[in-house]
Amino acid sequence: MSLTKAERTNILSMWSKISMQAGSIGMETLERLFITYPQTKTYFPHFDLQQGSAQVRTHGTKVMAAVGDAVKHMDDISGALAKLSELHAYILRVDPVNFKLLSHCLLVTLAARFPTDFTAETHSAWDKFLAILSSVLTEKYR
Ligand code: HNI
Repeated sequence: MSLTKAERTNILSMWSKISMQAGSIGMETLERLFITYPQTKTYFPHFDLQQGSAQVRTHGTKVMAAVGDAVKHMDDISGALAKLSELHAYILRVDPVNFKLLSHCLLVTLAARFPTDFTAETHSAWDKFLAILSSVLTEKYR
């Protein structure tokens, strides 16, 4: 799976908007994840997962920084996120299904925050980009 030129352009232009509020977008994404798919909370027994939690905010910022790294290295996401891929596969052992759930929550957050920009093309480009990102983070399982 690879991104077309139009999809890349779309992702870069959306990222310039997302990056201005990446922390709060990350936090909303995680809040949606934990509320809508409570089974995902089992990976965070050491976190305070209440709404507005400082730990969730910090974690959301970290997740979005990694998404930003992937945007900046769109031609080599695998290389850019190699360490993170090992962490999720070998140490955290996050079941790959959860990446689809997180990606979905990020898409919903983007749609809610950027209703005008979130056209079908933007939806599709980000869905594809997040699928590539998720496959990189889960590829070490194989
Ligand atoms: Ni994920 C830690 C990025 C999906 C559970 N995760 C991180 C860190 C980043 C990150 C960055 C911090 C690493 C560090 O401190 O060195 N995670 C991402 C990204 C995605 C993702 C970009 C998908 C797009 N992680 C998931 C999913 C789950 C998940 C789907 C489980 C539901 N991640 C974790 C857990 C930690 C983690 C658990 C450790 C948290 C901590 O601080 O203890």
